[in-house]
Amino acid sequence: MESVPTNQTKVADRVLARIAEIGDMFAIEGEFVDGKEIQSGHINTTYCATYRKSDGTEDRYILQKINSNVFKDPRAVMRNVEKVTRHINWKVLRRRTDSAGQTLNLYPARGGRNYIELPGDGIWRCYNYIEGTHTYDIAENTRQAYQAGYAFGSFQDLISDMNPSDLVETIPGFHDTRKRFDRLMEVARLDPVARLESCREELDFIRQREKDVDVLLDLQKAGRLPVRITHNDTKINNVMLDEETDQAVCVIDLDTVMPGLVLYDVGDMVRTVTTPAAEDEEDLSKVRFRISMFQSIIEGYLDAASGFLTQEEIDFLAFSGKLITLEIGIRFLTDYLEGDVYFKTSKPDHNLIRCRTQLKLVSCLEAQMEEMEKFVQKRAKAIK
Ligand code: GN1
Ligand code: MG
Repeated sequence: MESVPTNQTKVADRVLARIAEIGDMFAIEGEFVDGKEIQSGHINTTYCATYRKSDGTEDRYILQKINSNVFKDPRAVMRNVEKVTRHINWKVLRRRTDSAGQTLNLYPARGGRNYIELPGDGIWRCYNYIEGTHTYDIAENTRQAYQAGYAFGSFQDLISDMNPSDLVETIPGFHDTRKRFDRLMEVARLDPVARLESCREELDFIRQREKDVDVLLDLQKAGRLPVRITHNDTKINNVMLDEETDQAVCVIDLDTVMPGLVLYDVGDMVRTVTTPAAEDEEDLSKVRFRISMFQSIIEGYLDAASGFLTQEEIDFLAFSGKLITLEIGIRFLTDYLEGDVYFKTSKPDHNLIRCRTQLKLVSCLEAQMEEMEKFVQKRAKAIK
């Protein structure tokens, strides 16, 4: 399987000038020399800007515009990100100099905040570019899967001593699978852009799994699963791996860091690491579940996180993979039925295609659930 590094693409002159203009509003040293668009993610707009310092060396920065249609309170997003990055920086500096190689930093902006607010053009922020690293959209070997598990486990561990109520739930009910399910059924009933006929089969598949959507929520309500601070968007391409060794260096995309269940993070790793197919693969025969990848995620995750996990959390690690894959399938289908108002798309049935890959993976996960569960328990016992 070939690796798929995240793409940077050239931009038009007009956009280049805009990147330089935005960069100028942040405390960046040097002269602007280049700007590229980073074509990954379905929500925000992201650019990489290069600056040359007076000694001739160059530094790169990430300039990103927050999508305010998705994040209704972008200032709260920035406050969450600031708290988490500061806490991690403090910890890495004071306690864990051996762990993360690099961390994310927000750069100060003109006006005294760590973001700028432009009339008619929303909120922009600037991060350091994590040099010497790359990302994958598809994991090509179990080492990368282990590193993803370890990276997100370490991330949760690093922030495990922060108070969850200190962070704002910036997208309320983000992983509320019951709410997601009900919303899909409601949109299907209304069928606002007359697409229902083209997705009845997918809708039925989801309806048959209704009972799954309450499992974790019920446990949470009963006080059996603790609310912690979680990342909430643990796709494999949100882990920066060392270019040469593929060791995890840093996790990125902290916009959805908020109170949640650690199982949601594990679930999204399972969704994005275990399949060798792209999220929008049209040939469903390519969507498979690779158990070796699952095992490596769990090994990496438990190596980093077993210190704080409860037995009940461990018991639902395998199930979480199925649940989150189903949840994203539900979200893609909802957006398809609503006329593609949330996720960026590049073809008319893009969201339906994405939904189909998720549902195919759900079937694959169901077929292997017993084996996955056995592995989790065996591994958890071994490291106790
Ligand atoms: C969105 O933009 P990106 O790719 O980081 C979405 C995630 C989904 C993901 C699916 C705020 O993330 O929840 O899992 O697409 N982010 C938001 O690829 O909705
Ligand atoms: Mg994201």
